[in-house]
Amino acid sequence: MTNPSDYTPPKVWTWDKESGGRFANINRPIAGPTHEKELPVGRHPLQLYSLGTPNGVKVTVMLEELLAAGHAGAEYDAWLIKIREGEQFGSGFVAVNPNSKIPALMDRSGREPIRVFESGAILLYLAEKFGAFLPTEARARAECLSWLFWQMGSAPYLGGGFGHFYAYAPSKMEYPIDRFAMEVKRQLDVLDRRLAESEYVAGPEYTIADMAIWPWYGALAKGWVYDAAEFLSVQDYKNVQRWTDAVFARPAVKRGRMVNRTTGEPSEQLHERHDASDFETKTQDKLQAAG
Ligand SMILES: N[C@@H](CCC(=O)N[C@@H](CS)C(=O)NCC(=O)O)C(=O)O
Repeated sequence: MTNPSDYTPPKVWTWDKESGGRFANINRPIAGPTHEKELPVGRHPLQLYSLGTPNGVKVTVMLEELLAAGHAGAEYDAWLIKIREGEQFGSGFVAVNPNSKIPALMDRSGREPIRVFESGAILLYLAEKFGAFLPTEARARAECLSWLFWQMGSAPYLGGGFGHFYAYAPSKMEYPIDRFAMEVKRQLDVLDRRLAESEYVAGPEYTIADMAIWPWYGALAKGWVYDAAEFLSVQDYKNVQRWTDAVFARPAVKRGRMVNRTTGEPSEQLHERHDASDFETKTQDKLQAAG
């Protein structure tokens, strides 16, 4: 193994220098707002404050699926929160999510607005509100919620663990890359075995469990995140590959993946979504062509 750092932790950790690596400028050890800034409010019942990362995509896919299934009450405004610029620390955003992370949702359809944060909680809230994409029979519902929470517990090892040390850390360190590559491959195997026996993650139906898991593990299987497809031999997980393609074939997934996206092909970036027609007229390629 390569030589580990000769760093000895001090008795008490203090915040006196940047940690280095991508996102170092937004990392801080204290919660709460850094500045005053109200959030915008659009005309629809649901106001989403987000960014097109895997956690954000879970919610925009759900909203697009609900609309495609005919739930008009799921109309939404999706506002862009630029986390690299610290917008998650504005007072308005912190009031919706005290944890200062996207995605955050305000449901303004009732007399009093309801805030929801944590992508898993948002998926569950919307599934219950509209009676969709969450089985009602006890065993099937338990299976769906088990996989939903599996994702919430597992993805930090993929993103904060593997992704951070393999792609973002200022230097490549064998110990953490090894540790988290092992865990991520184990997770892919868990998923692959499940998908060998079941069409979708929670059973024969497509549910919020698929919507939570696909933006992370489907993206990994496609080589869209961390440039790690070869390193992790993702093509070996045949059932994950089959399911990834099946989910990606859904038009609502394609649309949901475009919302609040600020990277990749301009034609696939819809920075903000305030109307269904925005997919035709407001993608970055169209806005750039219009000058
Ligand atoms: N467990 C949270 C995680 C959300 C999360 O980590 N969001 C990231 C982007 S994917 C974020 O907002 N990071 C900004 C920051 O850490 O300051 C969820 O699933 O909603």
